Amino acid sequence: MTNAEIAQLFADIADMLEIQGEDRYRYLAYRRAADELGQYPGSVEALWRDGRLEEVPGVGKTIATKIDELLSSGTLKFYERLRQEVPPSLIEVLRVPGVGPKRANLLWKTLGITDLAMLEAAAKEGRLKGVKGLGAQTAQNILKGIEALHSLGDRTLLGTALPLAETLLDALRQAPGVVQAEMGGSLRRRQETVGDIDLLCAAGDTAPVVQFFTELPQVRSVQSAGANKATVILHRDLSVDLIVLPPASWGSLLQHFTGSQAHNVELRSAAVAQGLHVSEWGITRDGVLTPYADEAAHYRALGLDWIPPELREAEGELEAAREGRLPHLIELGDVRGDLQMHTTWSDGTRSVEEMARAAQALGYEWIAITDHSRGLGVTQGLDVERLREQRREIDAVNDRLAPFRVLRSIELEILADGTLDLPDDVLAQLDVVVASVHTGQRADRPALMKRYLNAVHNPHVDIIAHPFGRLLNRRPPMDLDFEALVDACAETGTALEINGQADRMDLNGGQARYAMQRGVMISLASDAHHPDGLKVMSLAVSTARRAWLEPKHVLNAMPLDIFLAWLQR
Ligand code: DGT
Ligand code: CA
Ligand code: CA
Ligand code: ZN
Repeated sequence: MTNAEIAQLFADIADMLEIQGEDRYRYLAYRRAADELGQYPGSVEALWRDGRLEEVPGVGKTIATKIDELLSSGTLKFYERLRQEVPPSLIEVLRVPGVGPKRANLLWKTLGITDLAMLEAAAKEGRLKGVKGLGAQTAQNILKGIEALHSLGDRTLLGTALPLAETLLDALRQAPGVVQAEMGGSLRRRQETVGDIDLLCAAGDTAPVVQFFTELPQVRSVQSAGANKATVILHRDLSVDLIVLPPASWGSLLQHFTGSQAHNVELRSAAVAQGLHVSEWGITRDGVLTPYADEAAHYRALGLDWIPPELREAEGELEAAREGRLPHLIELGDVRGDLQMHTTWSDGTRSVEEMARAAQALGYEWIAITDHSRGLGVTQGLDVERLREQRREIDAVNDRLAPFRVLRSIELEILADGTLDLPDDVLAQLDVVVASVHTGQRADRPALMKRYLNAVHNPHVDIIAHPFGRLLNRRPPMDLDFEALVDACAETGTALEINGQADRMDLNGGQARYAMQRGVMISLASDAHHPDGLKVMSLAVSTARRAWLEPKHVLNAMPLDIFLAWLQR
């Protein structure tokens, strides 16, 4: 079983226990284990074989025993019994805003509702009125919530698809005759969600590669397989396209199947104007095909500089490539610090020192510790007193790790009434203040903007975190007047964040580019809650690249002294 499959099973257990009204500490333990298993970088199955399951954070004896039963027998009795007691399809009902576990339980017990379609039908037919605590307004909100869910779609997160694709590529590179193997499509362009995984290979003899691919253990079923391409479905319910061409066409193949479709349409029509025809095999001039083994050579033949895949969205990159003025995009190696992470002082699972040492090991020079402020009730956020205690700990860590620097910061709650969660004199003592909205996200635009603008105009607020508050496939973005927010940030010198959490990616590329063009600095954040979580900085960097950002646009690329000077702006 893959890590994701194991994680999903424990997440389902947590949901079913919660629906049953189990104790909070119990279902939270399963949910935490599910999160950690899902994010564990190595193979959980391999860990299990080595008897080292308890090395995964959140996995204690109880859960390790359950994983052992699951992996050795293929099923888990506890899970199967829960599925008898709580219909598993009820879990999807929990995704509807306003339907928590208690309400889901009530809907099931009183109306026999066990899935989303039944809930939608009951709401439309006015049958929810009979249920305790459900007024006409609630029924209306539930219907709106179901609409919103339908429109969210269910594309796969980049952070989920990337490691899967890497594993497949590692396997393909061992296949007979393979000389090149890379990802293509939206995955190579690092779009925040992908419809499928596209894999590209170069090999002299293509058919054996296709056969090798369709027989990989990750493959659940083969949709189609030919001499040089195949489409398969993985156990993890994700479709994968493979295309194999001879090495001479490798560059042309990469270019063609990286897309985007809009980029290719623009590229091809420009080529036609020059009397050229472009395909995955190469470029045809006067009836003669020239294959390109190298992607840069393929672009050069069209009079263009090589275009980084993240820019291939028909947003002006072809013109820039023609005129030799493509940006020098930021890279992971330019990142010197991380501007959002949590510790045991709020909802993180590791100490300040452990997070600092992990960041140091990644080659960073500085980090900001941004535990939640008190207003976010669920995470035992910091009040004035605990902030003072935390300061002593951070000072001590700085003494030990110098010249590495831990900046004192906070993820400051912008409260529903528009005020900030801590007074100005407390904020003034912090090195950097990151403000964000976690509650009342469904307020209307004027109310939300009033809250944001108040925060942006506070002289102590340096960065607005995950501005839209969206959760991919789960929660729509807040209804913001983004242009007004960007204007206010430009005016006050406030930065906007690209949050690298796989289900956030907030801002997205287009939004961050807009902000950059108006002179707003961008902050990159892993928003890590444990050392492994720091790695999603690579996703934030991908998004920054999609936003055309260069190091000069990004706070994290600043050496410590320059960043400290920026904070005094
Ligand atoms: P996705 O899968 O929805 O996230 O987006 P893409 O861009 O990966 O689209 P996909 O998988 O349909 O195709 C991969 C790339 O192949 C696409 O970006 C452009 C290129 N391509 C070449 N020929 C075709 C074609 O005939 N149809 C489509 N849709 N794409 C093509
Ligand atoms: Ca694709
Ligand atoms: Ca595809
Ligand atoms: Zn947050």
